[in-house]
Amino acid sequence: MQVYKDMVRYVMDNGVYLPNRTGVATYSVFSYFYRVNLADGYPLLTTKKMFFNSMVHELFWYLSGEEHIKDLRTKTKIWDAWADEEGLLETAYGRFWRRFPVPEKGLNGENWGKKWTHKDPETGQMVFDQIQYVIDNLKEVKNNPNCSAQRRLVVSAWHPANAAESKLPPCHYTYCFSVKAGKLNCHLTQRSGDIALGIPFNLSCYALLTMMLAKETGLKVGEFAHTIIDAHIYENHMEGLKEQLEREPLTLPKVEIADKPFDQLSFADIKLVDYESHPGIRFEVAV
Ligand code: UFP
Repeated sequence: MQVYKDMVRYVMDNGVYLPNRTGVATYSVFSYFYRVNLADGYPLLTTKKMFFNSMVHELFWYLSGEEHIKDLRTKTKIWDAWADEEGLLETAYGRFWRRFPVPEKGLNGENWGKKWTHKDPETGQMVFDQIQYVIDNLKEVKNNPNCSAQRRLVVSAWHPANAAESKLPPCHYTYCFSVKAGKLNCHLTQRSGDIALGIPFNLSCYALLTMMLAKETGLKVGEFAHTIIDAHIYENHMEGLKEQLEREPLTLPKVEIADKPFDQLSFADIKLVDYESHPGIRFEVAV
């Protein structure tokens, strides 16, 4: 993907040297934006071998709404460094996508959330399902483009009280959908993005989510757009990325999604087709 190579080169050329909490300094730019057309193929990097399966497991873990990685860690180790021995972790993507905590009464005593709100069987707390909100409203927008939901298709993983305490507050913390000419577009806002390791995963994860939602709602796929507020390259990733820049991108693969309702989809229902890539490149994770 040329857009990825452009981003790597831009951050290499313009990044400011920035030591940070990890002990490995970065070259960092403020606010980088790119977009890809999902109709051009599935945006999985071909200039290095990607661990597609881990990414799909991670997406289904988000969609499960679980606040632990007891099952996820049997399939991929990508979240192990941030969880405790029991598998509990503070980082709460899926938990807030599917079970965002709501007070039973709003600030002025108004009744918040009859729709998409239910009592969480585990905690007894009132919670809001943002994914179901998006699915129901996308169906509404498709039938009635004038409806009020049209520009309110937002999911947020940012809860200030959680973020203030968490070892790793959500990096990709909010996303919006937009329907134009029967196509579903997704914009992701990310506060912090590791260009070598995290960003390729984040891109293919949200592209897949958008394709799954397009299928569920009968829309065509549109674009994925991504704003990365602190876009950085760790200094020990420079060599690997220079090597990647020398490689020619190959034809993008495709993804096939089984014909099932969204909430019944699982790992086995997602097939990566015609993926060819250059060999893998080892990048160390800065924890
Ligand atoms: N990071 C990503 N994408 C992710 C994720 C983490 O790029 O999905 F979970 C990177 C960004 C940054 C680090 O390099 O992890 C998080 O550190 P901080 O919280 O200090 O921004």
